Amino acid sequence: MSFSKKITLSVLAILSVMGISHANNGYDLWLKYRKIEDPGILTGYTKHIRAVYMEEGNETLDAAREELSVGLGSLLGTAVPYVNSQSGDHSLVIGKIRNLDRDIRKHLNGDVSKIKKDGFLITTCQNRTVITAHKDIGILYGVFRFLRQLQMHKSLEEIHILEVPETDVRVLNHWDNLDGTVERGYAGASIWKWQKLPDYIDRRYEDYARANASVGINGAVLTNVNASAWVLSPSYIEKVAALAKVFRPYGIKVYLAARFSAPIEIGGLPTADPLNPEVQQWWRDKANEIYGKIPDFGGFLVKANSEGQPGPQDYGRSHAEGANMLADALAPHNGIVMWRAFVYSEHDTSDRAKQAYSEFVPQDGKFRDNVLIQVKNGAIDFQPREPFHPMFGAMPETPLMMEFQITQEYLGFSTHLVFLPKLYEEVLKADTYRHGKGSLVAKVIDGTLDRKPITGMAGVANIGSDINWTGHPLAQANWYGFGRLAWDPYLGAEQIADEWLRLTFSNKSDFVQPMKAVLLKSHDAAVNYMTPLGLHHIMATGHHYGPGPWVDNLSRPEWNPVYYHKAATRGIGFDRTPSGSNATSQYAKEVAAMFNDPETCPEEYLLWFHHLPWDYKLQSGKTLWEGLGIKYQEGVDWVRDTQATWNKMKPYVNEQQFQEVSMLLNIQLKEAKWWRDACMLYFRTFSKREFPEEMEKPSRTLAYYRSLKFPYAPGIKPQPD
Ligand code: GCV
Repeated sequence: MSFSKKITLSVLAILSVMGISHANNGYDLWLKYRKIEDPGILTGYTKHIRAVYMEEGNETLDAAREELSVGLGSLLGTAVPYVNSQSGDHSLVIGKIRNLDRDIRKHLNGDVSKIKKDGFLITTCQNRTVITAHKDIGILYGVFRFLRQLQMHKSLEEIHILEVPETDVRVLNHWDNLDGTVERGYAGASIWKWQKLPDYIDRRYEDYARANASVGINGAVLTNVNASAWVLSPSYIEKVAALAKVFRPYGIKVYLAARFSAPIEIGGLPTADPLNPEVQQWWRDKANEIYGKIPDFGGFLVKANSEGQPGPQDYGRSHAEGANMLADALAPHNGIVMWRAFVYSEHDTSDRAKQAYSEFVPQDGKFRDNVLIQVKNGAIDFQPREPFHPMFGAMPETPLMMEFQITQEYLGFSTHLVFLPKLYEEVLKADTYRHGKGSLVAKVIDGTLDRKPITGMAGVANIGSDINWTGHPLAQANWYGFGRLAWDPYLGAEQIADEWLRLTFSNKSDFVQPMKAVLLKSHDAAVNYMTPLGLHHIMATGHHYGPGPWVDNLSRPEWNPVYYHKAATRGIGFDRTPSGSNATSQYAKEVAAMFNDPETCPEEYLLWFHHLPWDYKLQSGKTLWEGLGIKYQEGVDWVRDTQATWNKMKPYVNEQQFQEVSMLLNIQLKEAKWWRDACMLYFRTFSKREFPEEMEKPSRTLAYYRSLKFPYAPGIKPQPD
């Protein structure tokens, strides 16, 4: 550990013991370690932690030790002494299994074989609490988990927690550009200060790594999939190496987005054809160069032949040929390729929802062992709600990673409160029926359904240089929740909400219970006021801020919202059944049958799969038209109710964050009404019906909503008229 780092962490530890809290602005995320005030709980803990024995020897163990010192000092309000012996009664003993005293090892017996990969065990052993693992990183994860137990005021009596990550690659995808902007970023500029790297190391880099490690994230793709080749040039590799050095103790590998045409752009070759020997050699040399500087480099993420990005198809080659060429260059170094399946072509007139499946499924089994296909959550594009991607049930021979979007491109930017683990849970628990009932998407992701050798989950980060990292203070929950689900795709959203609220704000049940209810309903509410009953992609185009269901003038049909809702005098919705695009045929027959029949299709996907008349009867007995208006209204009402709940939360959060969330909820209410009014006014031009009585009537005209322009909306290069 560097001298300066030691000083910083020691100062933090001293401040913690003195009970001096640093940031009140959200910078501390879920790692605040608030002092425990309840004397009963405190006594329970101090009884178990009279001293700490901690293995030393490398930077990861140093990081674990420092975290523990800061955490315990702050939570208990007193420094706990470190000792050199593992035998003290009521002590905390932390070390890798092979370095534990024999009597402890004997006691661990059956558990040892279960602590696989980066996993850890926290257990009680003859009057001691033991945190152990096979690897150093397991120790760090165990320490974070132990501190979480204390942060949540959970008992240490007979503690027994054995955790093993269910996926191998738990990675954030930053869509950060080298010019410091972030594509679809709503929390400020990129946290990577490329201009100052490698010489200047921003304090945030380490805090970022620490936060990731605390939830088990173990990788970061630093740059945008709409990639610049320059990040592969020697001077940038130096910069990337400097970041990798900061992240290494925390078990975070760096990855880069690789631009497929880099051999041309920075290599001076006339082609990037993956079958060309010079191109292959260029990538091999590039990999050797990178690994020369970053021995634990993770590998490449590639967006190829998608939305104008170069790729193997430019040379008549397949995705497999492109991915395998990169995989071969990385294989000698144990690197991997994450090859994205987000493809749709301007030359393919078939339903956009079908295209990724059509391109990739025939290539199942043709990818090298170190290639993962990264499949977006949703065959269209991270919509507020999409049915699970049919590829998850259709590629048994190929490792498939989930790609979730944490940044809220289609869900209200960092202005709206939307708790995304609820959305992630819905998708992970969806049943592909690949091997009959119970073939959950989660089992595809953790590789157990078809025995995948390598597994992973990616989340498009919502992190920026805003002081609280994520713009909306409550959007931190989405970063936290992604990490928890990447570690364990079977976790429930409720547990995640419970944990995050307690860690971040308060353990008081008068806070946790109502706020948990708020978080758990927030996703449904946002879907209701944006795209209810299976509507999708009706946001204004380009920046995707606010409603734009009327947009019909863009060059590619599938870039226009009218392509997706197909509203007409006779009805609304996209027919994806056999009478329409037949996208349902890409699902297992049980799933297809359920989606094909509007009576069995879950109502939340109704207009995703069906074009239905305005008077179609919903389960509630209301017509489709009335139901739409009622859903939009429910979304708006939820925001109002949430404001009332939040007003009661003042005693539990600091003033700054209370005010920030209050102001953001005001905007959310305004924008929820905007969505409701703009969409319902527009759809009424087709339905030609009165608004349902349950719905508040719009205060403005459709012409007004259509006239709104936002050339400088964040997350995209400005597009002035
Ligand atoms: C990085 C959507 C977004 C783009 C994004 C793309 C992708 O189309 O609007 O900003 O590009 O998805 O995931 O590649």
